[in-house]
Amino acid sequence: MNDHPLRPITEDEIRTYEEDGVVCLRGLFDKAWVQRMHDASIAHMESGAGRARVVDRPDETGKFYSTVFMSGYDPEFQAFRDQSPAAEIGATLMRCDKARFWYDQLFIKEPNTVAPTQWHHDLPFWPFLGEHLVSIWVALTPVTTESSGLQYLKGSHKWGKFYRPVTPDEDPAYDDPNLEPCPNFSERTDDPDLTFLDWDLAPGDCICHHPLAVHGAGPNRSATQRRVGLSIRFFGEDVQYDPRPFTVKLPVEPDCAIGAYPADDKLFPVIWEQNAA
Ligand SMILES: O=C(O)CCC(=O)C(=O)O
Repeated sequence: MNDHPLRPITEDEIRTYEEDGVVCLRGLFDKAWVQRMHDASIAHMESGAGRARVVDRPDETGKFYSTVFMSGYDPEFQAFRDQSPAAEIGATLMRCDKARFWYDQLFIKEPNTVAPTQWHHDLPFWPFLGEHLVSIWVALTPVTTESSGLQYLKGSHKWGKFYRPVTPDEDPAYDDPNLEPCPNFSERTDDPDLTFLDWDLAPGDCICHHPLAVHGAGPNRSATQRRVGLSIRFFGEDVQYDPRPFTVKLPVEPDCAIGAYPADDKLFPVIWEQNAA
């Protein structure tokens, strides 16, 4: 299994990430990682472990399963966090000398899942502020728009917006009344001011996005293709701990003052460092 990206990330790809808030990177993870993490993801879902959320509506045969913080207790996800090229990819896109792990999250949509992924951006969910936060969403199956491929709004990380978080199961714990709800951009596809971005993905391709890049996904309309995405998030130098109400509760209280850089090595280990031996 490869521990460095299979090819260099280009300056053009980094600039695309900076300008668009999102970039699709292909061919960085080898087949062995894809197979291993695909199997680990299905096993994880079937085990019922962890903080699972399942949207399983009566009008569908599929379901939308998601869960978080798997690498805190599952050795397969720990291996992916510590040994895969993900942290190096994140640091390279953020132009940071090191990347600390933030958390991992699994998104599985079975064939015939009606539930969309509502439009949102990630930072309002998180007890952090800063620019140096990146999510790497790795496709572990083929993904097309029909099978719930992610869609992004180009440049939306620069809109100056901070939309109200919304989870797939609309958990009121995130329902911050002080924040503006995120519009349903699927109803505005002919708005000339918006540019929608999406990609068909092969297993192992990844989409990397900025924490304020607005994104969502439609239902999984495929009758046969399960869609599995593994999102792993890292942060760099400018991040501050900001545990606002209505944000993700960490597995344990971090050893970190409010407003400080979250240097808790246990919860947020440094996974990749420039020129480390
Ligand atoms: O896979 C999905 O449907 C949602 C992914 C997502 O929102 C994320 O990784 O931030």
